[in-house]
Formats: sequence, C-alpha cells, structure tokens
Amino acid sequence: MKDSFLRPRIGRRNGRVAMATIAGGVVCFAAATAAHADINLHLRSTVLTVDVGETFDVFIVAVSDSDVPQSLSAVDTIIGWDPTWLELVSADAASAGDAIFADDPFGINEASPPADGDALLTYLAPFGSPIDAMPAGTAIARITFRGVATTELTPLDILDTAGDPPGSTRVFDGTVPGLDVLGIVKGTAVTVIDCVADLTDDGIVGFQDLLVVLGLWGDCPASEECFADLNDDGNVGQIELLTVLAAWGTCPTD
Ligand SMILES: [Ca+2]
Ligand SMILES: [Ca+2]
Ligand SMILES: [Ca+2]
Repeated sequence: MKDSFLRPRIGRRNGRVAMATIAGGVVCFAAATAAHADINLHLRSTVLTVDVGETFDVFIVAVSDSDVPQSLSAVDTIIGWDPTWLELVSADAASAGDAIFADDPFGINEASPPADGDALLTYLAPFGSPIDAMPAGTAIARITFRGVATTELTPLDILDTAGDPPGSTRVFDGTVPGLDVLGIVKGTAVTVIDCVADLTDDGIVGFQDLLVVLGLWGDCPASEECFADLNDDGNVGQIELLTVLAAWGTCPTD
C-alpha cells in the first residue's frame, strides 16, 4: 500500500492502533494522543406527535464528531421501529445521491418498503463526489412514516446489526475506500395520538380549534386543501363544530 493512501487514515484514527509504512516495512503502533474523528448517525423527527393516519418525516443525519467537516461516500443505516404503531411509507435521499432499500443478503429488507420493523437504507453519494458530514449535521436521507395506532413515545432507532447473517450500520469514509468511520448512533421517538379535532396541532382541543372551524365555516374553496373539513364532505359546518366540542380537552395518547 502507498504511504499517501494511509496518511489520512492515521490522522483520522489517532487514539486507535494505526498502521504505517516505514522504509518498506509495515509496523503497528498505538497512537495515544487526541481523540479520533468519526461520523455519528442521528435520527431527527420533524414532529414530536403524529395523528393516526398522518405521515411525518425522519431524517438520517450524518454528524462530524470533530469541529471540521468529514467526507463520506456511502452509508448503510439499519432502522428499527415497531410496526404496531408506525408504518414505513417511503424513503429518498436528502443530499445529492441516492437512498434505496436494496435487496440485501441479510434478509433485512423483506419487502420494499420494508414493513416488519427493520429496514436497511443504503445512501450512496454521487460516484466520485463524496459529501461532507458537517459538525452541525448533514441530512443524508428522509424516511416517511405514518402513524398506525395511538401510543406514547414509540422509538425509532438505528440498529448496530440486524438480519441473519447479520448486516451492520456503516459509514464509509469519503477519502479512504472501504474504511468504516461510524461513530455513535442516536435514535428518536414519537407519540401517536388520535386527535383529528386538534386543528392547531398543539395537543389540545379547545377555543383555538373552535375559532378555526368558525373562521372557515361554509363550503371549502375548490382550489385549496380544506384541513378543517374533518368528514371530507367539502364543507366546514355543524359536523366539525360537534366534533371539536365532543373532543374538548387534552388529546388522548392511549
Ligand atoms: Ca425487515
Ligand atoms: Ca388545538
Ligand atoms: Ca365537513
């Protein structure tokens, strides 16, 4: 191997056992200086609560764990969730490149989109053009979920491994081919509620929601989405008024 090939690896892996080529021979040494730099993976949800039947997005965010950007060429993320409460709808790339549920040898993606509570999403940066994971985080992929049934705080996790034989969550370095630079992973959680009468999405059915119904009273404009039309009959009126009054109070979470 060429020294130029190894140099960035040594710089990135301070604190771990690294290899270097010296005078034609290969030696091992333990660098005991500063912490090494890796890329962490976080899940960030766009919402804290979601209604039954509504969709929301969860972003996979690649975070440089040092104060400078670090490049990546590909990421395999194994997502875990409970299909009792959430349904995976679709996924796409949030940075340049592609994000796909590929056929995998681990049996993780049993369908596309996977439905059983684990999924392997592969993000690929454009060929020859690695992207930067910024210290503040770079969203690489967006996964859309739908609320299925009410529950408090159901987790969305990044799994280290899944499948048989096991596949792994991995982040591939943008400069050293094949080098896994995965740091730590962090998931998120959402609460699924059944509260269609909460038109203001503040977790409470009350005066503000009543004002929305009264303010939009009458036939829905043909050209606009009519979010206050709760029974989809093209009109905001007595049905909506009664629905809000019947649900008056805090939205249930179970
Ligand atoms: Ca699966
Ligand atoms: Ca409300
Ligand atoms: Ca209506």
